[in-house]
Amino acid sequence: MQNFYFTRTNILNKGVKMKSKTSTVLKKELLDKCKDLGISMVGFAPVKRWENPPEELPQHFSNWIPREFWPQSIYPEARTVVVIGLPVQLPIVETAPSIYYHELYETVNILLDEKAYEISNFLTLKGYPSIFIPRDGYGDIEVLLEKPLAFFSHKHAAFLAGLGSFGLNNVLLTPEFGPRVRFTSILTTLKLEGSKISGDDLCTRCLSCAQNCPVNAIKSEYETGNDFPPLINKMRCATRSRKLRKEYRSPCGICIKVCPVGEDRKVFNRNETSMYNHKEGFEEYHQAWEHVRRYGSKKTS
Ligand code: B12
Ligand code: SF4
Ligand code: SF4
Repeated sequence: MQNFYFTRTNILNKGVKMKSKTSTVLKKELLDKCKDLGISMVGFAPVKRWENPPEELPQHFSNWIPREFWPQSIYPEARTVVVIGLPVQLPIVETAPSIYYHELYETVNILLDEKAYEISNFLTLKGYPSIFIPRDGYGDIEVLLEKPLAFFSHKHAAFLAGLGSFGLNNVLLTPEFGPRVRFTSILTTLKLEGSKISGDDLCTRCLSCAQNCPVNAIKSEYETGNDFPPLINKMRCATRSRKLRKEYRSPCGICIKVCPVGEDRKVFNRNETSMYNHKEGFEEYHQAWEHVRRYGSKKTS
């Protein structure tokens, strides 16, 4: 037992000695670790960015996140937020709502939490105490119907880490996967330089998300000024999510399925988004989606 204790102490002491390493070396080690873990997207946001969102960001909010949601309010020692993202594969999202997308969502959620947990321990052992935030952070959809908020927002963290811009659908669009990527965040005491922000607004304002939302939760009117994206109707969206959960085919995900943004469309050869609304010419795809929807959940349409 004593041996075990000393072994643990040694690991932590070794970490403290590593503190002399420059942050550039540690950043490289961290990026190598993320590569080993198969993480598709990584960004760094110094916590100061919550206080003073950089000018070069593609959107500026008149109604910014309240202070108590900032990383330095949740973990006062935090200096940088490391945001990681894993994609949800487009041909599976296309079957949504379905048990298939539900299973993918669960898998990606588990992977995100595990990888973020591992990265936070990696940094702690290097001498920089770090913690991870779970990818969601709510007990049940019933809780969201009363208060549709989590204590920390990963999409805002990803935005500040330069990973993308907000779409009309109120989720973060990335050049690589459009909105088809899920995030989680690690709060670390290590000071790291923030990722570069391109400033590109990726949303084409095609309105496809608004037109396809089955409960009209997304406003189709928009202003390109300070308040983009307009607030979505969270209650309508959460109520639909509750219904789908009872049918074993949540989450809905239609507004991320139809969005034309993302290199993943080219990778999966899905450049034509009209395929979701027109059967003609796309019969084999519709047959495949209908087949999947017919099994494993209580509703099929
Ligand atoms: C609660 C929640 C929901 C709820 C409520 C929806 C919502 N828009 O908030 C429900 C269940 C309906 C939902 C649905 C979906 N979700 Co969701 N959801 C979350 C969750 C757990 C918390 C979001 C949150 O509370 N953020 C904190 C607040 C501060 O952000 P905010 O509400 O956007 O606040 C802004 C404005 O509201 C404004 N504001 C104005 N007045 C006020 C007042 C107060 C008091 C506050 C705080 C703010 C505020 O200020 C903020 C500045 O922009 C996050 C995971 C997480 N922990 O981040 C995932 C998350 C946002 N969801 C995600 C996804 C993908 C979806 C769905 C597509 C379903 C799916 N998985 O297929 C839909 C999309 C709905 C949509 N179009 O927005 C992803 C988004 C990924 C991305 N690429 O951006 C996330 C980040 C999960 C993840 N780990 O990746 N979600
Ligand atoms: S997840 Fe579905 S219900 Fe919610 S906003 Fe998107 S399309 Fe609408
Ligand atoms: S579907 Fe069109 S309007 Fe909606 S977020 Fe994507 S690009 Fe923007």
